[in-house]
Amino acid sequence: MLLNLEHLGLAVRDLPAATALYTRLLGQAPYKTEHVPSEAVDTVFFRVGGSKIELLAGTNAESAISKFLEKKTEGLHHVAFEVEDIEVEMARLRAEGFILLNDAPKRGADNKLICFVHPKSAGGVLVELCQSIKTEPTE
Ligand code: CMX
Repeated sequence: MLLNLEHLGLAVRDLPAATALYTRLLGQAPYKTEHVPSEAVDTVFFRVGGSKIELLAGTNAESAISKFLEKKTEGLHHVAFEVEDIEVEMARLRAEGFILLNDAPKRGADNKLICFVHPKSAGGVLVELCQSIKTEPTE
């Protein structure tokens, strides 16, 4: 069961300019910036109610974001849903005929395990599943 609209991912060309724009638009500063080498992206996160906006800029030409922006304009790149158990949800979606882009969950930004669903099998929308990684309390 998908739990929550966790975030909307927006592809941007100029991260500092987009960060300034969304800071003015949302009336608040981002709560986090993070470089995610495995995805070749730099990210900036804003809280919006119970959800988030993730700005994404590619860090090299092979990044999914750079490739996306070769063909499309800046804007919505993916919709991310929070799940309780990502492996259970991946099995459910696979059985429903969705095409998963990862065989196993991988580590994403903002302390999450993630998996993407191909937009061709999801109504033209790139869908991300994400599960928070529980961190053990330190003594
Ligand atoms: N949303 C909707 N459609 C998209 C899309 C997106 N974000 N990205 C590509 N597409 C469409 C293309 O327009 C194209 O459609 P047409 O054939 O109608 O022109 C089709 O998907 C291309 O599919 P493909 O050839 O199989 O794949 P691509 O090489 O274009 O790669 C994708 C697309 C989704 C498989 C790839 O970007 C991917 O694996 N994404 C997952 C990882 C990712 O996006 N990482 C960045 C975010 C990381 C983070 O959130 O931290």
